Amino acid sequence: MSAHSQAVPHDPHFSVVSAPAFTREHIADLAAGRRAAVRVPGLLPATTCAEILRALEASPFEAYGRQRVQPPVMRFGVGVSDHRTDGTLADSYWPAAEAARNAWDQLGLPYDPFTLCREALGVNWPGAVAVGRQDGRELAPGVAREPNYGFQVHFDEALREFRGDLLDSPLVAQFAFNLYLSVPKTGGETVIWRHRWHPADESHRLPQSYGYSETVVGDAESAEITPAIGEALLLDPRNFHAVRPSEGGRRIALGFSMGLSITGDLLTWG
Ligand SMILES: O=C(O)CCC(=O)C(=O)O
Ligand SMILES: [Fe+2]
Repeated sequence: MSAHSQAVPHDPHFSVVSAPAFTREHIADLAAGRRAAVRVPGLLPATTCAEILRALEASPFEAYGRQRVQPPVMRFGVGVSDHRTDGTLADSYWPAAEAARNAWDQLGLPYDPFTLCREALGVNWPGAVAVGRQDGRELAPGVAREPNYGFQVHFDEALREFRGDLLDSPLVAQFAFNLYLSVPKTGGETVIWRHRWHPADESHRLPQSYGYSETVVGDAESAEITPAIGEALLLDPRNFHAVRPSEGGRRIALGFSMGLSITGDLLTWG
C-alpha cells in the first residue's frame, strides 16, 4: 500500500488511464463520471504532428478576449467562449468561424487536422464523430491554443454556460480534447481536481474572468499530467482543471469540445 493511499482515501472513479486508442469504455466512463481523463500517446503520427506544428509556427496567433482571459492565452482559430453573450452564441461567432476556416485552409496542409483527430477518436465508437451544428450551421471544428502562461482553474460545461442546447442535438455529456503539438521543457502540466462546480464556488471566482482562485478546489484529490508531443488527452471538463505556466518552448495543442449527443453521435466544436 502506498503512503498516499494510507493517508488520503483515493476515489477509484477518479483516475487517469493511458491506452493505445480511445475505446467505447473510455468514452462511457468519462461520460458517466467514472474516470477523470484518458491519454493516448501518438494518436496522430509524429510526422503529421510535426507538419501541423511547422505550419502553425509560421502563422500569427491571436489572443483570447483579454478582459476574460488573464494571463493571456493565444489561439489560432475560433472558440465559442469569445462569442457568448447572455448565455447564447452571438452572431459574431459565424463570420469569425468562417475566417478561421479560411485561415486553416491557407496553412496548405493536405488534410484537415481536426478531421484526423475526429477519425482517430472515433475508431472504436459505433456512432459518428462529427462537427456539431446550430440551426443547421456547422460550428468551427476546433482551435490551436497556446497557454504559455497557463490556464486558470476553471471548468467547461456548455449546459451551464449556454441557455438551452448549444447544438441542434441535445448533449448528455461533454469532454475536452487536446492533442499536444509542442511542449515546453518545464511546466505546462495539466492539473485536474476531483471537484465539480457548486453554487458556493462563485465566491472564489476571479473578477470578470473565466477562472477561479485555486482555493476553490480546497484539498480535493488531483491528478497532474505532463503532456507529451503527439499525445491526446480526453478529460471530463466538469472537473475543475488548470494548466501550469510553461518555460522553455511553446505549448501548442489542437483542442476542441466534444459532446455525447442523445443520438449516440459524438459532436465537436471549437
Ligand atoms: O491544454 C490543456 O491541457 C487543457 C486545456 C483546457 O482547459 C481544456 O481543454 O478544457
Ligand atoms: Fe478547460
